Amino acid sequence: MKIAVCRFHVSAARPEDFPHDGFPEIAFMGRSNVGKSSLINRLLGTRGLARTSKAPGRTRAINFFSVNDRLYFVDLPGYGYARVPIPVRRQWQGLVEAYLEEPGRPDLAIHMVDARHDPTDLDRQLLEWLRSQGVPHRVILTKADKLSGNERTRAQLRVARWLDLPRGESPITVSSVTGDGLPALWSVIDGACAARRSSNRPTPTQSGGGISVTHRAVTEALGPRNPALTR
Ligand SMILES: Nc1nc2c(ncn2[C@@H]2O[C@H](COP(=O)(O)OP(=O)(O)O)[C@@H](O)[C@H]2O)c(=O)[nH]1
Ligand SMILES: [Mg+2]
Repeated sequence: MKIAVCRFHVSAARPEDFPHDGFPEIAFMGRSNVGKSSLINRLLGTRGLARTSKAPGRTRAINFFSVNDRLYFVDLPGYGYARVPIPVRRQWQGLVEAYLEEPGRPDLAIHMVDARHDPTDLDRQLLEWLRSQGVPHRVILTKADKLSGNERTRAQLRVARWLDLPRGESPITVSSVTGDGLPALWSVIDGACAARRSSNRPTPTQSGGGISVTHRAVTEALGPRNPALTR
C-alpha cells in the first residue's frame, strides 16, 4: 500500500468517541512498551504521529489514525503494566473490550509480542479472547533488530509453540528500527483490507448479522487457521 496521506483522527476515551464511518480498522495490541506506537509510525513513514515513549503505560485512550482517508490504524492501550493503579487498569480494559466487542471491528488485530521475551499469561488470554470472538488476528514479534538470525528463528518457534499457533501462522518478526519484516506485515494488512472489500460484512455503523461471512473472507485472505477456531 502506498501511503499518500495519514493523520491523527481521534483519541477515544469512551466508546461513543469511536469513529462510525465504516472504514477498515487494523488494531495494534500488546503489552506496554512492546513497540506499538513505533511500528505505526514506521509503517506510515512518519516520525511523531503516534507518540512513542520510554516510560511504559502512557497511552490511555484508543487512538485512531486515518490512512489514505480509507482505513484506520488503531493504537490500543498497552496492558500488563503493573504500576498503573487497578481502577485505571480496569477502565482501560473496559474500553478495549468495548472496542473489540463491537460487531465487525477490528478487521485485523495485530498482536505484538517482544521477540526477546516469552509471551505472558496476559498474551495468552488476549489470544484466547480474540479466537473466541472470531476476530481475525496475527501474532508478530517486535524489536527483531535486537536478535541474531538464529535467535529470531528460535523465538518464532518458541512463541508459536507457547501460544499454540496453527501451522502457516508463524509469527512475523519485525523491526521498527531496520524495517525488517514490514513488507510481510503489509501484505497481511492489505489482505485484511481486500477481504473487507470482497465481503458484504456489516460495518461498525450497522449491527448484527453476517459477521461469520466476514470472518470467513478474512480467514481466506490471511491463510489457514485452526479449523476448530474458525466460526
Ligand atoms: N531496538 C528497537 N527498539 C524499539 C523498537 N520498537 C520500539 N522500540 C523502543 O521501545 C520503546 C517503546 O516503544 P513504543 O513504540 O512507545 O511502545 P508502545 O508502548 O507499545 O507504544 C521505545 O523506547 C522505542 O524506541 C524496535 O523495533 N527496535
Ligand atoms: Mg504507545
